[in-house]
Amino acid sequence: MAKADAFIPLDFSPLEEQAMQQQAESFYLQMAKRRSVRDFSDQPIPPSVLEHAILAAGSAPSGANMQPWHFAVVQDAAIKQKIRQAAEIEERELYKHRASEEWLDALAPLGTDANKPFLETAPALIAIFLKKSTIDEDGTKHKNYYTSESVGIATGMLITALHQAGLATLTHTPSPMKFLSEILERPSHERPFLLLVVGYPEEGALVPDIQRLPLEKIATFL
Ligand code: IYR
Repeated sequence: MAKADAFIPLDFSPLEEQAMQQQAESFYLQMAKRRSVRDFSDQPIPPSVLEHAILAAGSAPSGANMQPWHFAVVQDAAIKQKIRQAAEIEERELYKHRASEEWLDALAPLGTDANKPFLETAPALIAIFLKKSTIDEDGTKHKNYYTSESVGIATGMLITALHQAGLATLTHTPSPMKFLSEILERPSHERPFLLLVVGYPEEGALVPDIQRLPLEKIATFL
Protein backbone atom coordinates (compact mmCIF):
# COMPACT_ATOMS: atom_id res chain seq x y z
CA MET A 1 0.00 0.00 0.00
CA ALA A 2 1.23 3.48 -0.84
CA LYS A 3 1.57 5.68 2.22
CA ALA A 4 -0.46 8.90 2.29
CA ASP A 5 2.68 10.96 2.86
CA ALA A 6 4.01 9.68 -0.47
CA PHE A 7 1.38 11.75 -2.27
CA ILE A 8 1.77 15.37 -3.41
CA PRO A 9 -0.79 17.87 -4.73
CA LEU A 10 -1.55 17.57 -8.44
CA ASP A 11 -0.26 20.46 -10.55
CA PHE A 12 -3.27 21.00 -12.83
CA SER A 13 -4.51 24.22 -14.39
CA PRO A 14 -8.04 23.98 -15.79
CA LEU A 15 -8.71 25.79 -19.06
CA GLU A 16 -11.72 27.88 -19.99
CA GLU A 17 -14.10 26.04 -22.32
CA GLN A 18 -13.20 28.23 -25.29
CA ALA A 19 -9.47 27.78 -24.71
CA MET A 20 -9.97 24.00 -24.53
CA GLN A 21 -11.81 23.94 -27.83
CA GLN A 22 -9.22 26.17 -29.45
CA GLN A 23 -6.28 24.13 -28.14
CA ALA A 24 -7.87 20.83 -29.15
CA GLU A 25 -8.51 22.05 -32.67
CA SER A 26 -5.20 23.78 -33.21
CA PHE A 27 -3.28 20.79 -31.86
CA TYR A 28 -5.18 18.52 -34.23
CA LEU A 29 -4.41 20.83 -37.17
CA GLN A 30 -0.72 20.85 -36.22
CA MET A 31 -0.60 17.06 -35.85
CA ALA A 32 -2.45 16.56 -39.12
CA LYS A 33 0.57 18.14 -40.83
CA ARG A 34 2.91 15.42 -39.57
CA ARG A 35 4.06 13.17 -42.36
CA SER A 36 6.51 10.31 -42.42
CA VAL A 37 9.48 11.67 -44.34
CA ARG A 38 11.97 9.59 -46.31
CA ASP A 39 14.09 12.33 -47.90
CA PHE A 40 16.18 14.05 -45.25
CA SER A 41 18.75 16.84 -45.51
CA ASP A 42 21.97 16.61 -43.49
CA GLN A 43 21.23 19.87 -41.62
CA PRO A 44 22.20 19.41 -37.97
CA ILE A 45 19.65 19.60 -35.17
CA PRO A 46 20.12 22.52 -32.72
CA PRO A 47 21.44 21.58 -29.26
CA SER A 48 18.97 20.51 -26.54
CA VAL A 49 16.05 19.78 -28.93
CA LEU A 50 16.53 15.99 -28.91
CA GLU A 51 17.15 16.02 -25.18
CA HIS A 52 13.89 17.85 -24.44
CA ALA A 53 11.92 15.66 -26.86
CA ILE A 54 13.25 12.56 -25.09
CA LEU A 55 12.40 14.04 -21.68
CA ALA A 56 8.85 14.60 -23.00
CA ALA A 57 8.73 10.96 -24.19
CA GLY A 58 10.03 9.85 -20.79
CA SER A 59 7.03 11.52 -19.16
CA ALA A 60 4.73 8.90 -20.74
CA PRO A 61 2.58 6.74 -18.48
CA SER A 62 3.98 3.23 -17.99
CA GLY A 63 2.98 0.00 -16.28
CA ALA A 64 3.68 0.41 -12.53
CA ASN A 65 5.76 3.48 -13.47
CA MET A 66 8.62 1.18 -14.52
CA GLN A 67 9.52 3.46 -17.46
CA PRO A 68 10.65 0.45 -19.49
CA TRP A 69 12.39 2.39 -22.27
CA HIS A 70 15.85 3.39 -23.40
CA PHE A 71 16.57 5.90 -26.16
CA ALA A 72 19.92 5.50 -27.96
CA VAL A 73 20.64 8.68 -29.92
CA VAL A 74 23.03 8.20 -32.81
CA GLN A 75 24.64 11.20 -34.50
CA ASP A 76 28.01 9.63 -35.26
CA ALA A 77 28.51 9.08 -39.03
CA ALA A 78 30.37 5.76 -38.64
CA ILE A 79 27.64 4.28 -36.43
CA LYS A 80 24.90 5.53 -38.77
CA GLN A 81 26.75 3.83 -41.65
CA LYS A 82 26.88 0.52 -39.74
CA ILE A 83 23.16 0.76 -39.00
CA ARG A 84 22.35 1.49 -42.64
CA GLN A 85 24.41 -1.46 -43.86
CA ALA A 86 22.81 -3.87 -41.39
CA ALA A 87 19.28 -2.53 -42.01
CA GLU A 88 19.64 -2.82 -45.78
CA ILE A 89 20.67 -6.48 -45.48
CA GLU A 90 17.39 -7.21 -43.66
CA GLU A 91 15.34 -5.00 -45.98
CA ARG A 92 16.73 -6.73 -49.09
CA GLU A 93 15.63 -10.06 -47.62
CA LEU A 94 12.22 -8.58 -46.83
CA TYR A 95 11.56 -7.15 -50.27
CA LYS A 96 13.01 -10.20 -52.10
CA HIS A 97 11.76 -13.11 -49.97
CA ARG A 98 10.04 -12.42 -46.66
CA ALA A 99 7.19 -10.10 -47.63
CA SER A 100 4.03 -11.63 -49.09
CA GLU A 101 2.50 -10.29 -52.32
CA GLU A 102 -0.27 -8.80 -50.18
CA TRP A 103 2.30 -6.93 -48.05
CA LEU A 104 4.22 -5.66 -51.07
CA ASP A 105 0.94 -4.46 -52.61
CA ALA A 106 0.10 -2.58 -49.38
CA LEU A 107 3.54 -0.92 -49.45
CA ALA A 108 3.34 0.06 -53.14
CA PRO A 109 1.70 3.51 -52.57
CA LEU A 110 4.58 4.43 -50.23
CA GLY A 111 7.20 3.83 -52.93
CA THR A 112 9.59 2.18 -50.46
CA ASP A 113 12.37 -0.26 -51.33
CA ALA A 114 15.39 -1.82 -49.64
CA ASN A 115 17.56 1.30 -50.10
CA LYS A 116 17.73 3.36 -46.92
CA PRO A 117 20.09 6.30 -47.62
CA PHE A 118 18.25 8.40 -45.01
CA LEU A 119 19.83 6.25 -42.29
CA GLU A 120 23.10 8.04 -43.12
CA THR A 121 21.86 11.41 -44.41
CA ALA A 122 19.59 12.33 -41.49
CA PRO A 123 21.44 14.02 -38.61
CA ALA A 124 20.04 11.70 -35.93
CA LEU A 125 18.69 8.22 -35.44
CA ILE A 126 16.95 7.40 -32.18
CA ALA A 127 16.85 3.68 -31.49
CA ILE A 128 14.14 2.94 -28.96
CA PHE A 129 14.63 -0.11 -26.77
CA LEU A 130 11.99 -1.90 -24.71
CA LYS A 131 13.16 -3.18 -21.34
CA LYS A 132 11.44 -6.47 -20.42
CA SER A 133 13.11 -6.00 -17.03
CA THR A 134 15.21 -3.35 -15.29
CA ILE A 135 18.42 -3.91 -13.40
CA ASP A 136 18.57 -1.57 -10.38
CA GLU A 137 21.68 0.28 -9.23
CA ASP A 138 22.31 -2.54 -6.71
CA GLY A 139 22.12 -5.22 -9.42
CA THR A 140 18.63 -6.56 -8.59
CA LYS A 141 16.61 -7.44 -11.66
CA HIS A 142 12.88 -6.66 -11.57
CA LYS A 143 10.15 -7.34 -14.05
CA ASN A 144 8.42 -4.59 -16.03
CA TYR A 145 4.72 -4.59 -16.94
CA TYR A 146 2.73 -3.65 -20.05
CA THR A 147 6.01 -2.94 -21.81
CA SER A 148 4.70 -2.75 -25.42
CA GLU A 149 1.89 -0.42 -24.41
CA SER A 150 4.26 1.78 -22.38
CA VAL A 151 6.98 2.03 -25.01
CA GLY A 152 4.40 2.53 -27.76
CA ILE A 153 2.92 5.50 -25.88
CA ALA A 154 6.39 6.98 -25.18
CA THR A 155 7.31 6.60 -28.84
CA GLY A 156 4.13 8.40 -29.91
CA MET A 157 4.93 11.20 -27.50
CA LEU A 158 8.49 11.40 -28.87
CA ILE A 159 7.23 11.69 -32.45
CA THR A 160 4.75 14.36 -31.32
CA ALA A 161 7.42 16.32 -29.41
CA LEU A 162 9.80 16.25 -32.37
CA HIS A 163 7.05 17.29 -34.78
CA GLN A 164 6.02 20.27 -32.69
CA ALA A 165 9.71 21.25 -32.35
CA GLY A 166 9.83 21.55 -36.15
CA LEU A 167 11.54 18.27 -37.02
CA ALA A 168 10.53 15.52 -39.40
CA THR A 169 10.64 11.84 -38.46
CA LEU A 170 10.35 8.42 -40.00
CA THR A 171 9.34 5.42 -37.95
CA HIS A 172 11.55 2.72 -39.38
CA THR A 173 11.24 -0.93 -38.38
CA PRO A 174 13.75 -3.09 -40.22
CA SER A 175 12.97 -6.63 -39.18
CA PRO A 176 14.61 -8.37 -37.41
CA MET A 177 16.32 -5.50 -35.55
CA LYS A 178 18.74 -7.54 -33.45
CA PHE A 179 21.63 -5.75 -35.16
CA LEU A 180 20.70 -2.58 -33.26
CA SER A 181 21.45 -4.25 -29.92
CA GLU A 182 24.83 -5.34 -31.22
CA ILE A 183 25.87 -2.08 -32.89
CA LEU A 184 24.60 0.06 -30.01
CA GLU A 185 25.87 -2.36 -27.35
CA ARG A 186 22.59 -2.66 -25.49
CA PRO A 187 22.12 -5.44 -22.90
CA SER A 188 20.08 -8.57 -23.66
CA HIS A 189 17.11 -7.64 -21.41
CA GLU A 190 16.40 -4.73 -23.77
CA ARG A 191 14.88 -5.44 -27.16
CA PRO A 192 14.94 -3.04 -30.11
CA PHE A 193 11.44 -1.59 -30.49
CA LEU A 194 11.73 0.94 -33.29
CA LEU A 195 14.26 3.11 -35.10
CA LEU A 196 13.25 6.76 -35.44
CA VAL A 197 14.95 8.80 -38.16
CA VAL A 198 15.04 12.50 -37.20
CA GLY A 199 15.98 15.67 -39.03
CA TYR A 200 14.84 18.23 -41.58
CA PRO A 201 13.18 17.20 -44.82
CA GLU A 202 15.27 17.68 -47.95
CA GLU A 203 14.21 20.78 -49.87
CA GLY A 204 11.37 19.85 -52.23
CA ALA A 205 10.78 16.51 -50.46
CA LEU A 206 7.74 14.65 -51.75
CA VAL A 207 5.43 12.43 -49.69
CA PRO A 208 2.85 9.90 -50.88
CA ASP A 209 -0.62 11.28 -51.58
CA ILE A 210 -2.41 9.26 -48.91
CA GLN A 211 -5.27 10.30 -46.62
CA ARG A 212 -6.25 9.86 -42.99
CA LEU A 213 -9.56 8.19 -42.18
CA PRO A 214 -12.38 10.57 -41.17
CA LEU A 215 -13.64 10.69 -37.56
CA GLU A 216 -16.68 8.50 -38.24
CA LYS A 217 -14.42 5.71 -39.52
CA ILE A 218 -12.14 5.72 -36.48
CA ALA A 219 -14.47 6.51 -33.58
CA THR A 220 -17.86 5.68 -32.12
CA PHE A 221 -19.45 7.96 -29.54
CA LEU A 222 -21.83 6.09 -27.27
N1 IYR B 1 10.56 -2.08 -43.25
C1 IYR B 1 10.39 -1.92 -44.70
C2 IYR B 1 9.00 -2.19 -45.16
C3 IYR B 1 7.93 -1.32 -44.64
C4 IYR B 1 6.91 -1.88 -43.91
C5 IYR B 1 5.86 -1.14 -43.49
I1 IYR B 1 4.35 -2.07 -42.51
C6 IYR B 1 5.80 0.24 -43.80
O1 IYR B 1 4.71 1.00 -43.37
C7 IYR B 1 6.80 0.82 -44.54
C8 IYR B 1 7.87 0.03 -44.95
C9 IYR B 1 10.88 -0.55 -45.15
O2 IYR B 1 11.17 0.30 -44.31
O3 IYR B 1 11.01 -0.34 -46.35
